[in-house]
Amino acid sequence: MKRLVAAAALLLLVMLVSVSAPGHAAAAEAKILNLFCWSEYVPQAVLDQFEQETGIKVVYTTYESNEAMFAKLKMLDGSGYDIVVPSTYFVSLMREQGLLSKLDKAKLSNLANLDPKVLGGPFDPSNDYSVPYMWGSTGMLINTTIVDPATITSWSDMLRPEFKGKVLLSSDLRDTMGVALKAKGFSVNSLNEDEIKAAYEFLAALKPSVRVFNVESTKQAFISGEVAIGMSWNGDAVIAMQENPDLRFVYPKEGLPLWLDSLAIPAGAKHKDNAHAFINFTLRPEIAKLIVEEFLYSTPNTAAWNLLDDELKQNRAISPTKEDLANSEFTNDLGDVKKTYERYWEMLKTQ
Ligand code: N2P
Repeated sequence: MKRLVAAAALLLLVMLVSVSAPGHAAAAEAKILNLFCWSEYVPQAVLDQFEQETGIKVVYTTYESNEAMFAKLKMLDGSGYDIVVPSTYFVSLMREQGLLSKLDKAKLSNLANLDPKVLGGPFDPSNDYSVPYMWGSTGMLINTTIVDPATITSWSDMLRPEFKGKVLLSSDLRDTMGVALKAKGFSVNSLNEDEIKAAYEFLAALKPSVRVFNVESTKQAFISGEVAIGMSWNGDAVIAMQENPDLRFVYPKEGLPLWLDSLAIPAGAKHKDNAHAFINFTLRPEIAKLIVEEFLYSTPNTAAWNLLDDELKQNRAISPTKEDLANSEFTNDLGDVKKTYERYWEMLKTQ
């Protein structure tokens, strides 16, 4: 009997050691995935199918800005979540701060479905830390019952007196400063304080016309006619245009800010295998297709794009032409100059 107890104790010890040894961590991973992502970004059908196939339960917590996601993750010291979805310039920042975990590409067999043009961006040159999920533009949406679309070509048109109280600006710092920089003919990644100040002055002059400063309920403000002109992410614009056919998406001639959001695994994630499984799942052509069809942004997944209906492929808000994106730029990390942007942004909000 004594021997049996000793054998059982030994067996238990071996099990405990093997479970906690780093090489065996995967075996111990609970069937949970804590996904921290923008709201309205992963279709329920995609979450359901993943759960059904893998038995991994997805807990989807949402955020509305890179800044909010970053602050939360910092507070938790890079743990608490298994996947986050930062934009380009936040991938750089989070990598620099050691907040992201290196990807195991052997577990991402579907990476080949991505358009090589979206890989290797300056924010992660070898994509060791991030996998492009969705990209899009921050363009202009107008209500054609209030304004003749033929007369709107420039971001500066928002300053016209007839739009007093009817303008919508985003509350996203880089998008809105980016639009203002473009309006003044500068780069969305300007490092020049005079240019940043000129962008601030543009926004300060526009402020009396602004009805809403927001990213959360922009669709509703446009659909209801509460605002006549303003900024909109392309996917939100397509959904709003479906609800209200009087709305029109415009690519202003000065160009616009482009964004790319990527899936990444925080350094302290507890379920890294599950996270890799989820990333690889979203890279499947038919899954990436479901994601575009529901949220109507642009997909970096060529295999998925090929499966889309012609109507979506030809929708210029979703699949812009080269001319549409003339002068447009992806938002990059600004290094220390981000403090200058923040200073002007604060001034704008408090003035
Ligand atoms: C969707 C969020 C789009 C993110 N609700 C733009 N970076």
